[in-house]
Amino acid sequence: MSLSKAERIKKTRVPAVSPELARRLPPGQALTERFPILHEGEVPQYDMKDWRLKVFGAVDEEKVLSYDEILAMPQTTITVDIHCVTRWSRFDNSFTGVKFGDFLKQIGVAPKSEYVMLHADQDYTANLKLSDLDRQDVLLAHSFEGKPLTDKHGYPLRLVVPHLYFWKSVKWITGIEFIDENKPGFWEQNGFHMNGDPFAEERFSGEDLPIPEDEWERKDFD
Ligand SMILES: Nc1nc2c(c(=O)[nH]1)N[C@H]1C(S)=C(S)[C@@H](COP(=O)(O)O)O[C@H]1N2
Ligand SMILES: [Mo]
Repeated sequence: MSLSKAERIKKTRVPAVSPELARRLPPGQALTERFPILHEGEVPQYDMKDWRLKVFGAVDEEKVLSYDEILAMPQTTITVDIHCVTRWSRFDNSFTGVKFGDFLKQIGVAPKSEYVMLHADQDYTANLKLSDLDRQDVLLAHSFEGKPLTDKHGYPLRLVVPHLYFWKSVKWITGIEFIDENKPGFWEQNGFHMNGDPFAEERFSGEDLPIPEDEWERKDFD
């Protein structure tokens, strides 16, 4: 009998860390210097002539953005720690892109709801509170360490929400949907927490559903 993903993550042993490191490393996490690659499905390929980002749902007017329009918006670089629910954390990652709040201003959208469903290839979704997106450290990122994102890490555009577990940082983002009531995205439907704060260890919702194997040690790295 194989354990569900949630059960296996609960049972993983992690080394003890110094109090100083613990302020930066959330409970139950292990540091890595490599950059693991984790996702469902194949790495998508794009013809950027056809690529669009849609903003829809509880807004006055839906918007459809091209890549060039997003690259022409005010740009921000952040250096942040990231934390994956499968227990790896990586410090000091620099991402460049458009702050979520700046993006909304640029497109003239005033959301009429408090929750957002992010849509991405391949049929991936993640739910977030608007208040978790409208922060100084949340980006629609196109570059990592000064270079365009690699295909595997989310080219052309990924969300970066460093204060929540990294499953909320959707790669290959295609849509931003404002929703009136919070509802679970892909992993949230599969036993993961609706919010996902790593310092509060909000890993699971209590639902324990069988979901695919995915230990990060056995995954690709960049
Ligand atoms: N579209 C999409 N985005 C995704 C995922 C996915 O399966 N599909 N996986 C998430 C998870 S669980 C993690 S840990 C991070 C991994 O990002 P990385 O591969 O750049 O490390 O992407 C997140 N974004
Ligand atoms: Mo993850």
